Amino acid sequence: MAGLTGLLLVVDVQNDFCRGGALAIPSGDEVVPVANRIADKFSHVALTQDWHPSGHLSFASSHTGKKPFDSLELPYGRQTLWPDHCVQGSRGADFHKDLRTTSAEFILRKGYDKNIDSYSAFFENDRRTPTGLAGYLRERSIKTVHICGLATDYCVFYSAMDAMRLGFAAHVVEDACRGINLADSVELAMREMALAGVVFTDSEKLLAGVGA
Ligand code: VGL
Ligand code: ZN
Repeated sequence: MAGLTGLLLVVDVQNDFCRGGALAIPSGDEVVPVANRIADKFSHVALTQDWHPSGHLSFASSHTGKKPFDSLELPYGRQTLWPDHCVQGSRGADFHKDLRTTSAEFILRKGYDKNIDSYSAFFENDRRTPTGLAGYLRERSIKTVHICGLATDYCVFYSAMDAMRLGFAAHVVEDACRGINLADSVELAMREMALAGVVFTDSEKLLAGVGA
């Protein structure tokens, strides 16, 4: 039943971020049933999919002498280097098999340009090249974005910060997110989101109809 107006944005719930995946996030799979439960409540649901070409510049394997989780200074800023993940068309890039995707009206792929990463669902990592999501929301007069998925401290975080920066209201559904947590990055991300005015909610409140 669609009782909540606004959009639920389900970020990167893909095999490579779940158990056994190339960049598995601790307890990443646990977001799946929660996201499924709350999705029914929303009038609009969108999914994002990290979607990298092989040899993507965010992959450590693309840089000699670099290991996963090292970082590198690039023209658009500092880039953490990751294990190869979410390669276009691979099983790792598919949505988790239990994620209900049928009610989603919009699927946004990001990170497909070989030379730039894209954590946020709104902008690539130069923070300027738009993905089109803001235009989609504005054209459909959607003003509030509830965000869940993977990872709290990367794609969820940047999506929420950009949503606020663009004038949308961003609500993060805490129990439907999990983080990578490099060097306390989950705690830092939560603090920064709170300062930016992001609202924190959870599935229980949403299912009870609080915080629409
Ligand atoms: C993500 C690291 C690299 C994410 C994507 O979905 O948070 N993190 N690519
Ligand atoms: Zn990625």
